[in-house]
Amino acid sequence: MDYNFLKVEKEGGITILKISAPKSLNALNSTILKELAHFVDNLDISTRVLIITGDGEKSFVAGADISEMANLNEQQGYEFGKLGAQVFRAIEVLPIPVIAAVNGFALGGGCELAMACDIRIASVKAKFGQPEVGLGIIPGFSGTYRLAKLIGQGYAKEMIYTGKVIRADEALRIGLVNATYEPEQLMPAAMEMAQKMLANAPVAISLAKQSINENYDLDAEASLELENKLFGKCFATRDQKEGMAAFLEKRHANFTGE
Ligand code: CO8
Repeated sequence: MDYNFLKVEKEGGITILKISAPKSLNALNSTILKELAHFVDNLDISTRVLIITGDGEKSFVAGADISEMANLNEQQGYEFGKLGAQVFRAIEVLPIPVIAAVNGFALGGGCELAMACDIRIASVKAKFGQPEVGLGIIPGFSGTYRLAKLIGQGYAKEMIYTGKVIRADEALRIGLVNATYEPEQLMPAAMEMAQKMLANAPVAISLAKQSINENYDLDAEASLELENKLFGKCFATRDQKEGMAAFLEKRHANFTGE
C-alpha cells in the first residue's frame, strides 16, 4: 500500500515512521489512522525497533483532526475514538520496542500516540498536553487510561481538567518522557537507543515487553506468575544458550532471534 501521510525509512533493523500531514501539524484524521493500522499490521519482520516521529520541525502530532471531528454524532464519535484506540493498542502490543521521538507538539491524540509507545524521548522544544476538554470532548484515544498509569492520577487529572500544555522539561520531571535533547540531537539519540536494543536478544526483549505490559493490569500473584512463565520461555530459545555461552566464553553474543 502506498501511504499519503506516512513516510517510512529503514536502517538495518530499525524502521523510522514519520507521520506527515504538514497542513495540519500532523493531526490524525481517519485516513491517517487507517494508514497507521495498515502499517502496524504489515510491519516488515526484519524490523526489530520502531521509531515514531513527526515530519517537519514543529509538530509530532497536534491531536486528532478537529475539522473531521467537528460534526460527528455520538455513534460516529464512538467509532472514531475506537479506530484510534485500536490502532494505538496495536502499536502498544507490537512484539518489538517502539520509541516515540517527540519532535514538537504532542497534543491530544498526539500525546496519546506517544503514550502508546514503549519509550518517549523529546526535543527540548516539544510540548505536551491533553487539551480535549477545551473542545468539549475527553481524551478518546485511550489517554485517560494511559496518562493516569504513566504519571499518576493526580497530575493526569490536573493536565486533563485544565487542558494545560506543558514543556518538555516539565514532561521530563513528571516522568512523561525519559529524556530531552536539543532538536538536532533527538533522532541520533533515538537511533543510539535503538542500536543498544539491537545488540540484545530479540525474543527476550519481546517477552520482557509482554511481561511489563500485561503485569500492569494484574494483581501481584498473577503478575509474578506471568513473569515466571515468560522467564521459563526464554530457556526454550537459542539466544538464551548463545547469550550465556558468550558470557562464559568471554565473547560478544551473536543473537539470531531464535
Ligand atoms: N486538527 C486539525 N487541524 C489542526 C490541528 C488539529 N488537531 N492542529 C493544528 N491544525 C491546523 C490549524 O488549523 C492550522 O490550519 P490552517 O493553516 O488551515 O489554519 C495549521 O494546522 C497550523 O496550525 P496553527 O496555525 O494553529 O499553528 P500555531 O503554531 O499557531 O499553533 C497549535 C499550534 C498550538 C498546535 C494549535 O494548532 C492548536 O492548538 N492545535 C490544536 C491542538 C489540539 O487541541 N489538539 C487536540 C485535538 S482533540 C484530540 O486529539 C482528541 C483525541 C481523541 C479523539 C477521540 C474521538 C472521539
